[in-house]
Amino acid sequence: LRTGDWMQRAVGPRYVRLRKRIEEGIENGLLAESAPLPAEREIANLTGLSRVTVRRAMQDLVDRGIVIQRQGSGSFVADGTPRVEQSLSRLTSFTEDMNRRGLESSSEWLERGVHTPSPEEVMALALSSGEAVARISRLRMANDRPMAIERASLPIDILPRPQEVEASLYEVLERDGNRPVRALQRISAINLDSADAGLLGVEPGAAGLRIVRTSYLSNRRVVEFTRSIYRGDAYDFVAELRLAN
Ligand code: 16G
Repeated sequence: LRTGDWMQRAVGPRYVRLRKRIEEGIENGLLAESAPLPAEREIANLTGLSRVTVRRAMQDLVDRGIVIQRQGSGSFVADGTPRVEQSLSRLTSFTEDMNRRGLESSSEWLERGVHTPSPEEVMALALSSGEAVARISRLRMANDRPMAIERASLPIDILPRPQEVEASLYEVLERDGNRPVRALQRISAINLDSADAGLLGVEPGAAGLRIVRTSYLSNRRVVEFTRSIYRGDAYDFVAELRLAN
C-alpha cells in the first residue's frame, strides 16, 4: 500500500502535466480539431516520459472527451461534438434534452410528409387499413454538430399536418393533447453504414447506437414509432438501478 501511495504521487503530476500541455496545444490551435496525435510510443520518445505516464494522460484526455481513439487508426483531437449524458428513465424530447444542458438544438430536414405506410409502420402503429402515416425524418444537431438521425412515423390523425413541426415534435403533440406519457425503447450497438456516417460526420463503420422508440398515450394508443441512429461518441446513457425485491 505504501509503495502504491508513493507511485501515485510520483507519477500523478507528470501525467497531469503532459495532459495539460496537450490541452494547451489544442486551446491555442497548435493541434487542430480532428488532427491526428502521435502514437504513445512517439510521445514517450519526444518527452522522455514513460509509456505508462503517456497512456495515463491520453486516457484522461479520452475520458474528458478532448481526445478520441479509433481502433486501428490511433488518437485524434475531438471534433467539438458535445458528449451528453442521457437519462434512460425519463421521457423527454431532443429539444428539451439539449436546452436543459445549455446546448442549442436544431434540425436538418430529411423528410416531412404524408405517406402510405410500410408494413412495419402498419404493425408498429396499429394502423387500420387505408390509414396514412405522417413521417418526419431529421438530422438532429446540438450547437450545429450532428448528434443523431431520427425517423419518426405517426398515425395521420395524431399529426395531420407534419409540415407544422418546426423545432419540436413533442411541442406540437403537447399542444394537441397528444404528448406521449410512456415509451418502450430498445438500444442496440451498430457500426454506421456510409450513408448514415456521412450525415453524422463520422467515418463509415464508426460506432453508433440504434434506438427504436414506441411511445404511447395514457389510453395505450401508439403515438410515435421512431427509428434513430445516435452517434456512439456523443452519448452516455445513464440509469439509476435499485435492488429488486
Ligand atoms: C427524442 C426521442 C424521439 C422523439 C424526439 C422528439 C428517441 C431516442 N428519442 O429524441 O423519439 O421523436 O425526442 O424531439 O427516439 P423534439 O420534440 O425535439 O422534436
